[in-house]
Order: sequence, then C-alpha cells, then structure tokens
Amino acid sequence: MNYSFIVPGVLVLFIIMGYYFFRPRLQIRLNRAFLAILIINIGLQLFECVASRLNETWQNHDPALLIIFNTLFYIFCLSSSYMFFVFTISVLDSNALVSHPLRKYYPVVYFPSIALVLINPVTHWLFRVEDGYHPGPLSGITYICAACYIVFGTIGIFRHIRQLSAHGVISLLALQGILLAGNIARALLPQYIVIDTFCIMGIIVIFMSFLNPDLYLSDRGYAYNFTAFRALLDEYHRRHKPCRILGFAIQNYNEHREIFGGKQMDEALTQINKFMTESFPYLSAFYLRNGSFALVGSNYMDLTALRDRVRERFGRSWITGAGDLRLSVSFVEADTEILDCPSDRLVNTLMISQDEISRVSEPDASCSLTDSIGEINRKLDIRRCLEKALDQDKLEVFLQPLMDCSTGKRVAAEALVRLRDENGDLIRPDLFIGMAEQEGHIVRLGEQVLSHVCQFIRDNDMEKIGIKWINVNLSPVQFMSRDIPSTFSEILQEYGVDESMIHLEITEQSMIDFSLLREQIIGLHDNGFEFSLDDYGSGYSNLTRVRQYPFTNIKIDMEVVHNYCQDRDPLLPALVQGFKEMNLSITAEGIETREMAEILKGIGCDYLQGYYFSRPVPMSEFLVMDI
Ligand code: G
Ligand code: G
Ligand code: MN
Repeated sequence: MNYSFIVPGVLVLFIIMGYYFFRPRLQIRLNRAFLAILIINIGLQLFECVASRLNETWQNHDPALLIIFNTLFYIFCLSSSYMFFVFTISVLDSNALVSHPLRKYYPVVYFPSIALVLINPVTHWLFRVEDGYHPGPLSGITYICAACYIVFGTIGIFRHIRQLSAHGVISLLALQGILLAGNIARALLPQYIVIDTFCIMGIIVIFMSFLNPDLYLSDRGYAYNFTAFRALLDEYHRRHKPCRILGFAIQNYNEHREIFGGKQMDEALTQINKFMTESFPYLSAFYLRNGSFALVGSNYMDLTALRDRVRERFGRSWITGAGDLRLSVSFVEADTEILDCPSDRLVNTLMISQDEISRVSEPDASCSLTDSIGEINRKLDIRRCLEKALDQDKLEVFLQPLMDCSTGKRVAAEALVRLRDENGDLIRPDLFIGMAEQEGHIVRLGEQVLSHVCQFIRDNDMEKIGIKWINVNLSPVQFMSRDIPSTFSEILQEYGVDESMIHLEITEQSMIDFSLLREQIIGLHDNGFEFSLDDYGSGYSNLTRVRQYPFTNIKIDMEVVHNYCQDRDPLLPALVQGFKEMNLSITAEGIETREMAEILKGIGCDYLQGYYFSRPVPMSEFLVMDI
C-alpha cells in the first residue's frame, strides 16, 4: 500500500477547515451539508489508512479489529458519495427555490448499501476476514453507489440548468467529474489511496464556489452581507421555517456620509456590526447596504426587547478615529406571518421600508414589515385587476350629472372610471389612477374611457336625456403620448361623435410648466375639444396660468365649496365674478345639500355637481334617472 497521497491531502483539509471554522457561518443547509462532507472525509481518510494498514499486517491483529475498521471504511466511503450528492442537491434547491418532490427517494441506493455493510459480518458479501482480508462478490458496492449518485447529481444539474448561474453549473459539473475520476482512479490503482485526494479536490471546488465565508460576509466587521440575507430568507421560505426580523436603518444615512465623510462613517459601520455580532451571538446579524441592518432570529425572538437594546446602544456615540458620532435609527419589525410572502418580495419590501423610514427624522420611527407587505400585496392585487380589466376592456365608466343652475335640470355629466375586483366590489380610482400613471397604463385607460363615453353618446339619444356634453378626466401623463390629439379624434370619428360633445378636465395640480402639455392642450382644442380646469383652489391657483390655456370652464374644488358654505368669506364670490368676466363658466363640485346648492347658485355658479343631485352611477342607471 502506498500512503503518500494521504499526508498532503490531510494538510490541505486542515487549511480549509481553518478558514471555514474560524469565521462566521450562516445557518443554511448548504453549510450543514458541507460540514457533513468535511467530517465524513476526515473519517474516510482515517479509516482507510487504518484499515489498509491492518489488512497488510493482519497476522499481528485481532480479526475483530479488521472487521470493525473495514466496516467503518465501507460506511464512510458510501456516505462520502452520498453527501456530495446531497450537497449538489442543496445548491440546486437553493437556486430553484423549491424542494424537489423526489427528495424522499434520494437515499434509495445509500440506505440499502449501508444495510449490506451492516449485515456483512454474517453474509460476507462485501468482504471476509479469515487469515486476512478477502473481498467478497459485492465488494464493488462503493463504486456502484458513487456512480449512481454522480449520475443522479448530473441529471439534477441539467434539469435546473436554467436556474443556475454559469459559474454554478461549471462548479457542480466539475464536482461530479472529479468524483468520477476519483472512483476510476481508485479502481485502476488499488494499491494507492487516491480517492481521498479527489474528494479533497471536490471539497476545494465546493468551498471556493459556494461556501467561501467571504461570499457571505460584509466587508465591515463580521456581520453577513446582503447575499447572505437573501440566502437565509430563501431557505426559511422554502422550508416554511418561521423567523423574526428586526431591521434598522441609520436615519439620513447619505447626508450623514456627506457631512462626516466616508471614512468615519465606515468606522461607525464596523462598530455597529461588531456591536450586533457581540451582543446577539444567537442571532444572525446583517449589514445590508446604505446604512441599513437586519437581525434575524427564531420565532421566539422578542422583537421589542431587541429593539430596546439596539435603541439603547444608539443612544450613545460611536467612537471613531476622528471623533464621536451620534446616529439615530428607524426600525422595521417583521414576524412570522411574512413567511407566506416570496422571499425576494420580502427582501425588497424590507429594503424599501427601511429606505422610507430612514428618511423620517423622528426619533425611533418604526413600522411593521407585515403591514408594508400587506400594502404591497394589495397593490399587486389591484395592479393585476387593472391589467386584466384593460386587456379585456372591462373597465366601467360611471356618470355623475352636472346640473344647470338656470334650468334646474341636468345638462351634462362627468365620466368617472370604475374598476371591480374579483368579488365585484369597486376599487376606488385614487387607488389605481396613480398606479396606472406609474405603470404606463394611463394612456390605454384614457382611451378606453373615452371609447365608452363615445359609445354611450352614439347609442343613446342625448337630446332626450338632456345631455349636451360629457366631461372626461385627463391625466397629465396622457399628454406625454405625442399623438393624443389625433388618437382622440380617431376615437370620436369611430363612433361618429362630435368633438363639442366632449369636455376634457385637467386638474390644477397637473398644470406643471411643461411645454408639451401646452402644445397638446392647444392641439386638442384646435381639434374642437373644450377644456375644464378641475379641482380649482386645491393647488397653487395660479391665475396667469388659467389665462394662458384655452379653458372654457372652471370647476371649483369640493373643499373650497365646503369651506365657503361654512364660513362665507368674500373671496369666492369675487373669484367667481372675475372668472365670469373672463367668459369662463363656473361649476361647483361636491354639492351635498339643498342649502349648499342655493348658496353656490347665489354667488353665480353656472353648474352644480354633487351627491345632493346624484352620486356617480352606472350608465344604464344614468339613462333612467329622473332629474
Ligand atoms: O369619483 P371618483 O372617486 O371616481 O374620482 C376620483 C378621482 O379619479 C377624481 O379626481 C378623478 O379626477 C379621477 N378619475 C376618475 N375617472 C378618471 C379617468 O377616466 N381618467 C383619469 N385620468 N382620472 C379619472
Ligand atoms: O377630482 P374630480 O373632480 O374629478 O373628482 C370627482 C370626485 O368627487 C369623484 O370621486 C366623485 O365621486 C366625488 N364626488 C362627487 N360629488 C361629490 C359630493 O357631493 N361629495 C363628495 N364628498 N364627493 C363627491
Ligand atoms: Mn374631475
């Protein structure tokens, strides 16, 4: 027997273990599998040496000793092949984010092989000790087991090849290749103990590619980094393991960095990391980025007590080379319920919440991640609903009448878009209009609303129901689309509706100084559309601007109307008169009582709109309304 490969192998293993054990390790399965590989391979080297030595010098030893050590060698050799496979699968799982359904069948080769080893003293199928060591008919079982798991692992890699990074695929395939080569070498060169050398090569590949602690450590102190945070939460989510998180963020981090300088701030971060790892050794401490941190613990972690400890420490300064730094923090708390949420959404929400709350300068601001996630989930639901409604043209348009003060009858209507959720309940427009603007859906939404309105005008006798025009709300974002004047006119042509039937409302707040807006309004006006200034009095109420745009009507904001009805100052009547002298008609919004109607009519408003006359109602109801 030649033992020359063993010594350097063992030395290399010690170096890896030194790196591995003297630095923090994240409690994830990958690490546990790696730990098992290390231990099994140390055992394998030890027992292979001892067993070979005993076999060579069998005359001097008790046969029982030979049986024990050869049995141990078989067990560790089989376990080594199996654990490399388990590690491969752990990497696949952590990338595919699911546990494979075949998981419980994985030991199908390993367990029976171990059983054969255990019954060998009776059966002698693997080896027999009788005047020394003699291999039995099934002594090749270690090769069969290794080959099976190399094949299983390779199949697994190819099944998940899309979810893996190129680096991950190469590393895992290299691992299988090394193990295969090791087994072939062992079969061809039985007098050398070479398999351990190959196992160590495999361990180095794993360590360099997946487990080098530097991959998971923040560069300041011994806290983990963002990658580690994601890996840990991915694993908790996948395994339905409850946990709690306390996130905290340095308030106004970037400003502080500007003021105090990067070097000093970095020193403080290092100290904060040190504080976390030393004060909470039983928790995982993370420095995420941009002055935000997280502590992750079991389901039983007392968030309030933890927060108090952190807050207490931040009540004192961080002493850096250049002086003392006092920092305040905001907190984000998260408990078990968050687990239902996919971990990437959880991590993103935590980052967003920390970002938002760190801009609040109030001491000890805090928020709950569960609430934020609830909010985000609700928003996602609404977004899904909105996208579905837009795709299937399922948006509804309600109409609210505008009353003519001179006749007391309805003369027009405002079109108000409505979205229904899966249960058929209405979702408020303020919840989805802003979203439609941000997600780039508002142009489509506006076109669909206009089409519905045009269809309503075409299909019904407007004269008979006393409607001279219909107001349609426009968002300033719609003006970003260059061809809005032509698209709108095309829609009207499609339904054979005259432009004078449509009045476009734009809100005062949206009247930003923006040359395209002005161009587009003038373009639409040239095509024959009239314009109403919506919510007047809720914004800056810039009178010059009113004159620069071709408005024909001003809608007084509901709040202004309500305030005036409570406390009649002379400003509103003067304003109304001023507008009328400029040839603008006036609509008062939010009329809720008969008295309010009288008051607003009294100061010269031309049109009234509000719940007193009617709420916004579906088109079919609007047709049969008796006003
Ligand atoms: O009544 P209601 O809650 O529907 O109106 C809420 C807000 O939504 C109002 O300020 C109104 O201007 C806006 N809104 C309603 N319908 C539309 C629409 O079709 N397009 C745009 N851009 N805004 C609308
Ligand atoms: O911003 P805009 O004017 O487009 O918004 C119209 C909004 O005002 C709609 O949400 C509509 O439902 C609401 N509204 C209409 N009439 C009344 C009213 O009399 N009282 C109140 N509180 N809201 C009203
Ligand atoms: Mn409006």
